[in-house]
Amino acid sequence: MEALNTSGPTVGAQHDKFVVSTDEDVGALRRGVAEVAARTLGTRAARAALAATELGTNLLRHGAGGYVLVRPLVAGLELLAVDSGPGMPPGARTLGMVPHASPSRGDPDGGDPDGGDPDGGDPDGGDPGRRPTKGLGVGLSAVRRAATVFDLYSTTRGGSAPAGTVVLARFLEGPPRPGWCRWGAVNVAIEEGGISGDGWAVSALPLLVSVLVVDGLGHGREAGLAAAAAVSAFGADPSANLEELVRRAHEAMRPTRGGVLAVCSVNPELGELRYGAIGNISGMLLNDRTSQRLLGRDGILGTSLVPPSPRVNSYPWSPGAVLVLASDGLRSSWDPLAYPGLLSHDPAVIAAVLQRDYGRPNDDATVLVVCDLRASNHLDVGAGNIPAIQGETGQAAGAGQTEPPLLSGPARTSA
Ligand SMILES: [Mn+2]
Repeated sequence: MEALNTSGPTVGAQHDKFVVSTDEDVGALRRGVAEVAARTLGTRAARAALAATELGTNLLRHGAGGYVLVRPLVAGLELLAVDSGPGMPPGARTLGMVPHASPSRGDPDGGDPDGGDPDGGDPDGGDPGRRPTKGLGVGLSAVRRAATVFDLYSTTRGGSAPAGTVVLARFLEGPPRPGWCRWGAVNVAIEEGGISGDGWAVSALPLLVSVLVVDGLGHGREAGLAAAAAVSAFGADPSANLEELVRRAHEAMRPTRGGVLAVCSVNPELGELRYGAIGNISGMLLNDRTSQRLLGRDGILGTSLVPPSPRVNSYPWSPGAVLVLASDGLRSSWDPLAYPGLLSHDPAVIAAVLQRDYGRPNDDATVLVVCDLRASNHLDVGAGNIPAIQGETGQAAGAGQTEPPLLSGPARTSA
């Protein structure tokens, strides 16, 4: 098992949502991304802004509109372009994912979920100086080259899942680290530009990954303060046992309006997931294409003198397992198995798909996904990527701090 960064917990900032339905929206998105990138990215800031423009334009042209979620990372930025459009035919998906021919990259074919371009060619003609001439997928191909991590998931009409596309482009300054799991999340406020009342955090030690999802009562700023209190308590000692984590979160939330939460820990060597939830957070564990709902108990933290005691349950965790946690901003019928092949994608993509299709219009929504990478069912999203995990603390406003769920990959030499 490879060493993980142990510098501290990862605390996820919320995503800012930019609805894209006009050309003006694309401009606003680009400016918003440039502003964040100026703070969190150095040399790659311009690439991120360009990628945002491409993603926004692509939404208008092919997705009939949609939205882009933007999240600052400690030294990076994450973009998720989301639409409920007709979806991309498999060929177009390949255009977005096909390894770019570059001697410096050494891309394996494994980065392409559709099996690779049959001739191994480059969708843009392989010449970085040449203008793209093909339609759908060419803008995405440019985004793919510019991003540190790229992933795409698309479903067309008539299948078992709703149609639509999610594109992930993550820009990182530093080199990511390898590890046995990766995670991602989406946390969006009800209102565009609003503060989310949800929060999440992940702590990754080599043999213990601990996770928190919290939903402050109600929504907006006050709910965000309650969530942030729980996140801080978790961050102080994320390796504590789950009963203790709940008790500390309760104490920390007492000056606030309170909330509900789920905490869990994964020990990959023991093959065990421990899970405890108080109130309306839903959890699902997926092992070998079978799914299991995780059990919590009713209650609210922070509102009474005596902390509610969680009933901590233990579940078997095997290589390739996927954990999904969601606040009640998602309708409870959410089911990742309804989406063909979704579980092999980047956790942030899984989270964005579920939030798109099951999110309620009247609440903040958080979905957090942890994927165990010790089985072959996970794609190397972005050619040559070594899935990685990293824990590092950074400061951010609202419900917490921020840190990328990372995939490592070779530095891109062309943009
Ligand atoms: Mn809620």
